[in-house]
Amino acid sequence: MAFPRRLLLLGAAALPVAARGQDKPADHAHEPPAATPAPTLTPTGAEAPRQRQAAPPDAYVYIGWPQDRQVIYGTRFKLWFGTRNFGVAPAGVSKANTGHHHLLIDVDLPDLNKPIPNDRNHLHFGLGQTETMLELPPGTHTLQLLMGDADHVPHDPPVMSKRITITVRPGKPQAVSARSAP
Ligand SMILES: [Cu+2]
Repeated sequence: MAFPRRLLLLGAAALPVAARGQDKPADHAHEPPAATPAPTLTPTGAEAPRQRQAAPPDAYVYIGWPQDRQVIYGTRFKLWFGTRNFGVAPAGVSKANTGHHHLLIDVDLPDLNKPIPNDRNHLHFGLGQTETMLELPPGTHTLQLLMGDADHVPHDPPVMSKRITITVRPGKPQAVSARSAP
């Protein structure tokens, strides 16, 4: 479903790199000139790298169900996820140490310096959901969670789950009483 990308570029161009600006080169004759900081990120696209929100190093996110290497009978099943030392807030809400979930299906991690793509392999839970109904074709699939900030950009360090592998087999759908998908 179409999900509104909110203000993706807001601030990206206008924000100076914080915390560097006020350092005046002092009288340190021996020090090399304050050159451009070595780039630790290598953006490849035309989009300017965006400043990422900080996350506590002990923050993490996990998939509560299914578990790694689980075999699931039925192509429609409920998945739930959780966080520790980190909060959930809807997309568009900028609050420290919070974010919203993204489920990566059968893909590697995206570029962490850009908004997380929005397609069938990258699901956004922009209302702050912590569970969903998934429908996947029979076969082996990988699932991984990645938190994004108000603008869908991963935090620094990224708050993400382990990537799990599940096997979906055709079968009777499990009884569910879950809320609807995003
Ligand atoms: Cu998002």
